Amino acid sequence: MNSIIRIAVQKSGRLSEDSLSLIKECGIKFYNGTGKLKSASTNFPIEFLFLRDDDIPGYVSDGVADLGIVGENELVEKDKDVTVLKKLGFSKCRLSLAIPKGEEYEGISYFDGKSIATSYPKILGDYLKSQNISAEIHEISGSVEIAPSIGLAQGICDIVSSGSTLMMNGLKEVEEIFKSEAVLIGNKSLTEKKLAIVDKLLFRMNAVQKGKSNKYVLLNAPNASLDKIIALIPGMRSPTILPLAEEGWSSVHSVLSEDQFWENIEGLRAAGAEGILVVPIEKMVI
Ligand code: PRT
Ligand code: ZN
Repeated sequence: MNSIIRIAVQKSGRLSEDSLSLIKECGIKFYNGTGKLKSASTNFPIEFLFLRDDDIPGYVSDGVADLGIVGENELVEKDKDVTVLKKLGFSKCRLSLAIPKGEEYEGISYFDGKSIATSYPKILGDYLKSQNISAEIHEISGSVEIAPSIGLAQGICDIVSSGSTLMMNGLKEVEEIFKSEAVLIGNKSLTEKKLAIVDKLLFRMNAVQKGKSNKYVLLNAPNASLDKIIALIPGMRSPTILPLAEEGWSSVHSVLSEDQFWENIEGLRAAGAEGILVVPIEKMVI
């Protein structure tokens, strides 16, 4: 029988949409009708399990799923023995300590002898230990931000993204203790056959990620400044130069990261480049 790999993705929540779009951008087709817990691809040897994110690290370490997509916060908190295969660059957030806005804060010793509510007792416990702080940790599973106002704890440790939830609850962020983004995790004892499929998937994910972080740039340049322009946008091997119908001008095509583009735009214009077009790249294999 041909091998097939199983990937666990969040059923519905902040990770779901980006996880599924990444898989689709890898050219993998599947059906994920609402309420389905399992689905298989029609054109790649992969099967999907749709789960709560809290369960993903455990399913992958037990081998029920071979791969999973989960936030690093959840992965480290669950403390399961899995391999991190790739950082995925989405669902970025931080785990921070916060206290009521009106409180004076002069450093981490503020928390000595205080109580802190969190859904991340392990990450918080490890952090406090590393800082030599002894505080009481109240583990709660949701709505952590209301804990200080109802008298459950003096501070909180929760996920922050824009900071607006803290603000709305009269809290201020005082320490960032952990940075997180979505990661692709894998079981530690995959068979050779499964590893070969995982490699194919990683190859595709890398091509998608590389494509996203690079742009295809086209511009017109007077032939006299081609050397200067080529030096600014060297491209993958070297830029493509095509003559324009108008004598003395060329079209230059190159690939560069968006940052490189913005860094060099003034230089390009100063060298006489015009008609500059920046086009997204869908996949990139180098
Ligand atoms: O149902 P299931 O258990 O699968 O989902 P969940 O409710 O546990 O998790 P979900 O979908 O909310 O988040 C999944 C993952 O997304 C988290 O584990 C993080 O890795 C990541 N992530 C990114 C976030 C946020 N941003 C985020 N802003 N997770 C939660 N939040 C919450 C946070 O808890 C707080 O209540 O948003 C609020 C803060 O946001 P700001 O923008 O107001 O600061
Ligand atoms: Zn969860």
